[in-house]
Amino acid sequence: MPPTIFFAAGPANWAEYEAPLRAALARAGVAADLSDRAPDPEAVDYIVYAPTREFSDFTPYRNCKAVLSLWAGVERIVGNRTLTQPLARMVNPELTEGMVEYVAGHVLRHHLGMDAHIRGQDGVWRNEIMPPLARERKVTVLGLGELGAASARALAGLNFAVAGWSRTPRQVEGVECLSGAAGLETALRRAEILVLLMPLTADTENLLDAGRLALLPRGAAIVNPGRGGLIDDAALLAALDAGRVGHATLDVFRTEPLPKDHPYWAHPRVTVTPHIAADTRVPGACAVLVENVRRGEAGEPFLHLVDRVRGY
Ligand code: NDP
Ligand code: OXD
Repeated sequence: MPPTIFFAAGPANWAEYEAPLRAALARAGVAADLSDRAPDPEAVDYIVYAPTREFSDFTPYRNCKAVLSLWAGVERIVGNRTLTQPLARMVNPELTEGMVEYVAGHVLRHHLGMDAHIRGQDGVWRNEIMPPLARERKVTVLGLGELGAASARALAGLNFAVAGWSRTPRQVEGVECLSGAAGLETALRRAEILVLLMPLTADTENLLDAGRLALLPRGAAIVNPGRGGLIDDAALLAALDAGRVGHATLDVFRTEPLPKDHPYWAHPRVTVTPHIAADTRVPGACAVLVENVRRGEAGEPFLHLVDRVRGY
């Protein structure tokens, strides 16, 4: 019997994914019954999941071999006690490429001081302020996983003086790699531009609180495409108001969509982007989903498994 894949990621995703996923299964020679309905939960072998739909009770899916997330960040499912099956998150080259481009673009914006020219066209020829070269600009990336390491590498490739910080020691070519509590302090003290690419876990929630924000050089820029909960919002707003933080480019928020009356929208030192740093593109995502189903059927280890204890 071919395995049953229950696409539980909601109608909008189903409309986008149904045809490409069927085509990807066929191309890979993986026979499967794919549906966005599961009349018999016990017959389900794989669940495709996204937090875009309320789906929280995995108990009836007793024979499910794996839950395959369309999202890279799994904070909304990783702690679900009804989920006993392996959980795989989304990792694919297109997601990484998108994130690298977002990070490089926003870091360059702050590095080059582009806003002064974009916003300040008033007929006055001001050529006295030149940005330093990238090699004179210290950038820190918090998180050196799939996306953080690729972004740090790309920034180093542009000649920035890049440091990165992770939970366990890492090596990334061209990047000063730090870890542990002392490493975080060093990483923050040097960060003229700080990029956050960490998962939201019990250990990382509010990582950037008032005390740690105070370690940043005066006027530092923050770029956060990681998760909103990594930053203490009240502390960030206070640091922005006082000019201690020069600018925050924020892609992710505790509540999404960001409520209309949230102070970030109108703050002159904040740029809001609507969780678009790195979208999961359908073709790359289908390839990963299909490969994991193939592996499951062949009894091979799944790709990109989440460590449920670590939380990412
Ligand atoms: P990974 O799991 O590959 O990497 C996570 C990194 O964070 C690792 O280097 C890890 O350390 C580090 N880390 C985790 N916990 C801690 C801690 N307590 N202290 C220090 N370092 C820690 O994740 P990805 O790079 O794939 O993705 C990162 C995040 O980006 C996702 O979780 C998601 O929230 C966000 N994201 C945002 C998108 C957007 O469009 N805005 C799109 C996709 C993802 P170690 O190396 O030691 O394990
Ligand atoms: C995310 C994603 O985790 O879009 O933010 O994959």
